[in-house]
Amino acid sequence: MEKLIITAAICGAEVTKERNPNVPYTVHEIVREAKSAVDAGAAIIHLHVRYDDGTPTQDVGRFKECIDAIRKECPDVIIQPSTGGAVGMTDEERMQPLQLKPEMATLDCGTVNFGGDEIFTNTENTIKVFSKRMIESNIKPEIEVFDKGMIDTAVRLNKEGHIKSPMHFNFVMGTSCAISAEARDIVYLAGSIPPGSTFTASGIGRHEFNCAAMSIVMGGHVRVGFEDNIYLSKGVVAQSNGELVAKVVRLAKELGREIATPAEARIILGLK
Ligand code: KMH
Ligand code: ZN
Repeated sequence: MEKLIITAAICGAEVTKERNPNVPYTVHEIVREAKSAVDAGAAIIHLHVRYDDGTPTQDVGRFKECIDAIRKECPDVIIQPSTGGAVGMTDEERMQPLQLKPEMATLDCGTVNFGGDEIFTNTENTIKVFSKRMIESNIKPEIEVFDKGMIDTAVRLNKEGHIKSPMHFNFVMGTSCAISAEARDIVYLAGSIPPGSTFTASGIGRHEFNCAAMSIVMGGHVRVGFEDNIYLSKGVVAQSNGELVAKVVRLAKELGREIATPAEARIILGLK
């Protein structure tokens, strides 16, 4: 089996310090959390940024400031800005970090409810426009999948030439309004992606480490981090993203899967 790529989603747009005081907002805190994750074994930082008061932003200047600061401490890590941003942002607002030509960025492949009245909107045209910009700038998309139909959408758009091969998927599992995080779900999702594709599993909340373990044994990759889950174990708030990554490293070692360095992750994902 190929080595395991661990992604750390260190911050997100929604989780707050009220829930876990270690959630990073400032540039300094974002660097601290990125470094803790990389030191523990993460090859990719999935990056949202915030203003100092915690407000999520897609401002290109703030992204540049954070990316430059992370690079100083973690020169090799793959940085994957979010183009999802936060619910309610416009497409142009969300696409701003693509101006920095990162190696990777997220491509959300469908609209999904986020609970209550919140809708995370990704129309077909949105997906096509985001993907076109990524192709033009040689940015590898991570295709964000909240339900199985989003894989089918990405596969069709790939056949129509809107998304390039090989595709890399992230299965977001266990949100309140989309696919659950049972073993049958990950088997279904992983069995639905085209040959030659790669996938990462992101279990939300209490599903984080179950999904990690399933993906490790299935040959997939793993995402953890405060964006998805703030607990190290039931009732124990994680002190850092690094603690969450370190737990995945322990699971992988027990299950016989080696951890990919950023350089190895680049080869697995075809970034170079
Ligand atoms: N915060 C969500 C609205 C992504 O990063 O592309 C979108 C999200 C997905 O987190
Ligand atoms: Zn995200």
